[in-house]
Amino acid sequence: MSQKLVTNIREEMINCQTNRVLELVQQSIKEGIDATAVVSQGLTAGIRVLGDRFEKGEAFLPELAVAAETMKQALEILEPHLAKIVDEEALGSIVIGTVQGDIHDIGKSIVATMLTVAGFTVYDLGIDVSPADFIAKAKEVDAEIIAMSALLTTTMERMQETIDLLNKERLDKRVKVMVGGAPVSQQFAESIGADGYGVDFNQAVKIAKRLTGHAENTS
Ligand code: B12
Repeated sequence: MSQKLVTNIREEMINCQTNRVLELVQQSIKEGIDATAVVSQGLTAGIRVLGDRFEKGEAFLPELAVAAETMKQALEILEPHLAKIVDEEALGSIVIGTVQGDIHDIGKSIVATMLTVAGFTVYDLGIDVSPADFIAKAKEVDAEIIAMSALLTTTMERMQETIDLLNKERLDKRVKVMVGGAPVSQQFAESIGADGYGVDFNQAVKIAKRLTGHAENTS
């Protein structure tokens, strides 16, 4: 039954049925279904199918905009229930955002939610964040990590600029950098001197724990 419900969430996400997705998410909470599975196998899996269809010209911008909004509302409902399954120890502060010139925020928001749920204090600067704004916020809150997301090959370059600025301000020893987003790879992350790369939200959490000295080793 629980797997069927998660599959239904995925299907209704693909169909862009916001109300139905939110109803099913509420139902999943009542039934005590693992909220992380709802996020990964339901919501994220659905949006990925839509993304693939978009790339083939079978889905269109308005549908993706609806799906993005649905994702945000569903994450808001799920967040307190995700929080219940982890311990409350504060693991450190992370400043996260989508890089300058880029408005994609679905993946970044999932990563921010999961880092919060894992016990980090997360400052989400939203989209279109300049290198200077990342650094200013990291200084203000004395962050351990800056986490950057980019979905466009043209905006990935802003990650390098942020790292350069961090080095220039001699903050590189104090503040670690992790990067992610569909066009980003381990190789790219290494080439710009980032401290970590994560392919999805699970890895984002593992890497953040590793970078703050709280975890089992991950590669
Ligand atoms: C949804 C979407 C949109 C939505 C965004 C809505 C929103 N609020 O975010 C809308 C419709 C607005 C949009 C606009 C545009 N888009 Co668009 N979009 C997509 C699409 C289909 C899905 C992205 C997505 O949300 N995926 C689902 C999430 C869950 O996955 P994710 O973002 O990859 O995140 C996961 C991981 O990458 C990782 N992760 C993400 N961030 C981080 C950060 C860290 C630190 C870590 C560790 C991990 C991590 O964890 C996440 C969760 O597991 C992609 C296609 C694709 N395959 O990616 C195109 C795509 C990214 N878009 C594209 C383009 C070109 C655009 C536009 C320029 C216009 C257009 N012609 O479509 C504008 C961009 C304007 C701008 N300046 O930014 C291209 C980019 C091409 C390129 N190579 O640069 C793509 C690849 C589609 C395509 N093939 O044409 N888009």
